[in-house]
Amino acid sequence: MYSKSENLFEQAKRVIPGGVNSPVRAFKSVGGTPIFMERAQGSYMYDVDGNKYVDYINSWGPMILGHAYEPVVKAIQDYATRSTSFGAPTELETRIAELIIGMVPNIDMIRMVNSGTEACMTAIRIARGVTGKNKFIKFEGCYHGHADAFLVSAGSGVATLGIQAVPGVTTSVSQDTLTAPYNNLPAVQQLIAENPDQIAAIIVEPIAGNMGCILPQPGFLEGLRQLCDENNILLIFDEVMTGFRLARGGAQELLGIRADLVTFGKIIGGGMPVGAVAGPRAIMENLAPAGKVYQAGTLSGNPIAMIAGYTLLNTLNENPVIYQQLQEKATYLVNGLREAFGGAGVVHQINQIGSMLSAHFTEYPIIDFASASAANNELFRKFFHAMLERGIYLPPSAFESWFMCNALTTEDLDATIQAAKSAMQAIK
Ligand code: HOZ
Repeated sequence: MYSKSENLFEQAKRVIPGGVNSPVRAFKSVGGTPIFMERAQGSYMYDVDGNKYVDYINSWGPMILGHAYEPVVKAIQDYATRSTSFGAPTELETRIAELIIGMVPNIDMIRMVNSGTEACMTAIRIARGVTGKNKFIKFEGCYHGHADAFLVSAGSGVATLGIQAVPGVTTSVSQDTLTAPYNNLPAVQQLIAENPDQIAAIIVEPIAGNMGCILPQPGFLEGLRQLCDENNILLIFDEVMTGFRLARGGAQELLGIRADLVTFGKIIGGGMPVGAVAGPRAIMENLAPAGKVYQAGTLSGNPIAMIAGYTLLNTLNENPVIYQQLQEKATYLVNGLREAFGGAGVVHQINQIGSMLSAHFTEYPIIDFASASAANNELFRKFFHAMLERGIYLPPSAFESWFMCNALTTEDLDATIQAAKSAMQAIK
């Protein structure tokens, strides 16, 4: 069933560390061989062995309208004949900046970078530059990319691989990273009290998506906002996953909470390698060359990424009904999954908001990294493989969110629910 993938993985391991270019893909925590993909269309991915899957990772978020969305593909093809990179400005960069500023609340300016990692790294640098302070607070199980300072109690692949301390990250860097449990406001208050006038920023996934999908409890984000206001700390929302996915204006719009800086990821490039940091003019003009906080990149604002992103975001902007449709599809799926798990007598929690969700096998609510870690992740491992065999591609770790796309049909959702019922009967 997976012989070509197995063969390609053996070849890859000879020339690529671990056989993959990003650790989460390696199936390390669920076991087995990563599936090598050949192509994808709409809600489906097709592997090199000819297997077809309903896709619930959607390139970890950006394929919100499905794979190979025709207007995006066409825009890329058309633009590529002009050049794939200039290393000089284009009008397109201004147009996409205007579009995003019109969609996202509380931002006047945006700087394009090449990944979510770069975006978060830059946001912290701006916060330090603006406040003149060095430390920042992040939350256990949140993942803000792989820059040194973020690899402390990180989620996503770091959690999946169970890496406690990342070799190569020096203590002089990591000592400025303070951590608190997600949804735990008193712990944040304590860190602020213990580090008076030293904290430049609090960075948070407003809806966490790198330890499964975890929702902020009522008052948590509001409390962070207030603490930041009271202590001259910048609040950074990492919206790499939630931006343009949960609402046109992301979590800020959906939850009605203002961030001082917001970071975006791959969805801004329609799946091409892009990230961005955005905020009010007074903060953003600290970035070089307007200010002295240096940040740069030859491929930043790359025209192919920009035209892909502009085309995708413009579609979302002009068709807000997409968010309603995604919500309806998510509700349908979650109801079906509850039936499948409950029908098999399996205790479970499903966290869902808009088109992001995750399932954990436990009777306790999943509110932070500790509760996500305490769930029955061995059962998740079996569930993942049973679903894969039934043509459903889930994230290969319980410490990741599922992402839905609007190309999913009722038939796809029913097939997923049926697969979950049959999988649960087979493995429970
Ligand atoms: N950051 C992505 C979601 N957790 C995973 C992508 C990756 O690390 O390959």
